[in-house]
Amino acid sequence: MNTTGSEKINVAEELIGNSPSIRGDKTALYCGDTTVTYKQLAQNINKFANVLKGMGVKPTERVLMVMPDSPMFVYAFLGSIKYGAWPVPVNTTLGERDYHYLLTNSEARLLVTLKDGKAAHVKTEHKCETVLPFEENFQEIFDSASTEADPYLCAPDDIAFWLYSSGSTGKPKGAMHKHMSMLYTADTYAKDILQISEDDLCFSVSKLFFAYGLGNGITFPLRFGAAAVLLSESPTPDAVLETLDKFKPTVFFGVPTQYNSVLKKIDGLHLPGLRACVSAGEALPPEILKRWRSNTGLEILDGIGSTEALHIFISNRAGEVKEGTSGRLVPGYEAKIVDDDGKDLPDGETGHLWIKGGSVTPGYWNRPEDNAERFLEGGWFKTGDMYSREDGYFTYHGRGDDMLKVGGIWVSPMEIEYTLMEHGAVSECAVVGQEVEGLIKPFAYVTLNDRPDIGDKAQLSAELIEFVAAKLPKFKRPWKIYFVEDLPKTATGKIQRYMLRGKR
Ligand code: 3UK
Repeated sequence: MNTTGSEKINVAEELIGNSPSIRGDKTALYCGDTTVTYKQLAQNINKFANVLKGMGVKPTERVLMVMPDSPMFVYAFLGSIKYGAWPVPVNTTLGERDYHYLLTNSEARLLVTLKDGKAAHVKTEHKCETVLPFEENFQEIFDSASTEADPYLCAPDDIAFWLYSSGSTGKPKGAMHKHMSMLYTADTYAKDILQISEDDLCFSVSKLFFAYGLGNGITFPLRFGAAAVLLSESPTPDAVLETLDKFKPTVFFGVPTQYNSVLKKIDGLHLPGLRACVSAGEALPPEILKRWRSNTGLEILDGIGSTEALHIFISNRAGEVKEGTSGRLVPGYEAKIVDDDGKDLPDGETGHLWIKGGSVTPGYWNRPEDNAERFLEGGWFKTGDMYSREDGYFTYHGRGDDMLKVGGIWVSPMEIEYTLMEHGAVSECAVVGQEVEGLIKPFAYVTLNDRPDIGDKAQLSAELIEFVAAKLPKFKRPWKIYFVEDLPKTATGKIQRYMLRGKR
């Protein structure tokens, strides 16, 4: 590969090529009872590209994907890229309002989704066609499409796809990613830290619509001629254990809550063939690492990545794990820890983490203010995280803002607060993250309206939790409600969530 100079590339082509003979009959994907060889994968990617062409989609138009992990996800994602359209995979567990926002914000030309999914019913003000890959109509068109397609060649720094990242106001931002960025994450983290090779079978519990899952389940295995096992269903501990048992992956990727829920199900676990376990998304509590080690004999490599950086840029390495840290810099990335004025801090002091590297997004779609705020001259990106460094090891100290990470997924406190406030009894509230068994869960502090019908507080608390659970994805419900007289506020009336964090 040449990613310098005027050489034109297409990352779908780089990853799997037009010449299936390279890996031919080697299996690329396993999913349930289906296996897909490299040759079939290359052909199906071309078919998807030709479907887009047949529909009159133009390069750089957005293809919003609300799709379960499946071979078709890979065809749609890489087929769109091969054709030059910009796939935008998004979370499959959102509500209609979220999909409306994402379709509108991305000005998507096409929506690829399931017939029964929430996104399929969303009406947009702009022209957006819907494609339902598992329906008969589509299957006919797909089956008859040509298995040959020319890649849309472009500069390595041209955009290939987007991924949405949540902002502190709760409005997701479309981080645009370059063709060469996928290769960059593979050739840094996956090669140097994980040494992925064609003998590997990768299993990511984190779904493909996350930057983390996308690297684990598509970029890394395909870049090195390895294979991936895809789990279409929701990753319950039973489904994860079954997948581990059936496919015997060699590399396992999850977020801390997923390790924790698997650990709750097992008492000793023999995982033949498994050689590496990775955790990212939120800090890995040392307790989970210890329990995993004593149950499986394996280490977990904790590393920090982000949607903006595309994958992991600071990571622990096999044999050199330092518990309670995110590890050391991944070669290919730079980091600095600075004070509020952007001045470098010495080792041991906690400050803002800024990073730099070839896979960092050139910016968010249509967000000039956020771009000016977070992307600095010289290529530095403000992660929003607080870190300290000692002997090259980085220790996480939480977010600089109020966002919560629950089960590896961003949760905006405001979203939960606004929902709680829709309940007649609630006057004001603030949601903060607090630890439950070493993992962050949302806790709500609520002031009540002065209403005569408010009876038993314990009952009201259960009612409020249920109220949120019915309106938002279940994991966003508060774990506990505290009824308080007042909420701490700044002079300008902003709720000071950080003052509530340790308060019970
Ligand atoms: C936090 C961590 C402590 C941190 C991601 C691997 O999580 C990913 O991307 P997101 O955009 O969130 C990024 C933010 O999550 N975080 C992630 N990993 C860790 N905090 N320890 C960790 N190990 O606040 C970061 O800024 O959802 C993870 C690969 C790709 C990813 N996108």
